[in-house]
Amino acid sequence: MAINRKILTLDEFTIQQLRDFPHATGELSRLLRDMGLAAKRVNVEVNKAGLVDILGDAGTVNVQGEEVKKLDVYANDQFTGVLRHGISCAGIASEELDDYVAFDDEISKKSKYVCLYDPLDGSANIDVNVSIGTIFGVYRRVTPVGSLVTKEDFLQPGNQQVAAGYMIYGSSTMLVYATRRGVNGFTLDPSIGEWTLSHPDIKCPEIGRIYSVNHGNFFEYSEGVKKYITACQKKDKTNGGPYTQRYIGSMVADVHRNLIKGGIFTYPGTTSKPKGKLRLLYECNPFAFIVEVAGGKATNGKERILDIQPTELHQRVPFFVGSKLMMEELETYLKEDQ
Ligand code: P6P
Repeated sequence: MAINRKILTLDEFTIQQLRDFPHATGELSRLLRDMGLAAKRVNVEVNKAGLVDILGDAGTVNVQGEEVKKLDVYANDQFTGVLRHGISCAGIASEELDDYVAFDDEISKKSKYVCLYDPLDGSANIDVNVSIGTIFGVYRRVTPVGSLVTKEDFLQPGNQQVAAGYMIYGSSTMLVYATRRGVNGFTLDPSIGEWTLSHPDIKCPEIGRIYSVNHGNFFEYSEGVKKYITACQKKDKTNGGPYTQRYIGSMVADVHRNLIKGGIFTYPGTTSKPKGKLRLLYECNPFAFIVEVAGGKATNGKERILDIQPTELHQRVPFFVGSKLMMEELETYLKEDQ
């Protein structure tokens, strides 16, 4: 029977990557496969979230007599559990947890990676059936292998990421991850329960016609941001437009669409929230890494996201990310705010 070697599973793909680096230990590949396993479990629960009334609301006991958890708590438990019981991660930080978690068993302490994630971003959209996702970044630890990780291992600038990715639980379920070698997308094939390579070597188009912003905050944005948004609205065939505004309030879905089609996603600071809403460590840094590897750009309006030295696990930053030429046009307007 001819085996279709073109439809690579995530396992086959990461093992093939290893063949190119004979000295690699395979630890990062195992970590990525662990994340893929946890995401498959999360996907099952997200897909039946609409049935929660039947299964019981969070905090109740369902028909099977099991405690029903909020989906983001469930997702956090899946990712944290699979990494804690794996052999490739020394500790994690999560949007769901106030502080980082140092895995204290001897095998985990010998791991050289830490992982930071938002286990289920946009979960407020579940009950209206909008796509949601998981966002993660992977770093080499800076403390000695064999010891417990410390906060220092998590407060690294995004330019130190060795890998970053996201899962999108939508019309199809995808896992997209980047290393410095490139960005690759896998679609979950439910018939075999495997992530299968569907979007090899993703590149972010240099220019697009989609801009994503919450217009509801317009009058709280800076003058530069307001002028850029107005310029987007004035685009027509004579100046690279017309542009279309697409914003569904789920970062993973919005950024994924713009990564594939070209476009710019923004979550600017406002007068009431100057730092904006999105978290640097496990939302902005992973997407900044992925989009830059794919050829795009990501800033906080003043500096490259990946160069920001974090000071707190849950700190927020204004976020602008997308097609290179669109980001460069935005920057000409934001100079006015400097
Ligand atoms: P707003 C979801 O809650 C989220 O964190 C991101 O996924 C999304 O891009 C953003 O908030 C939407 O926020 O204030 O525009 O509703």
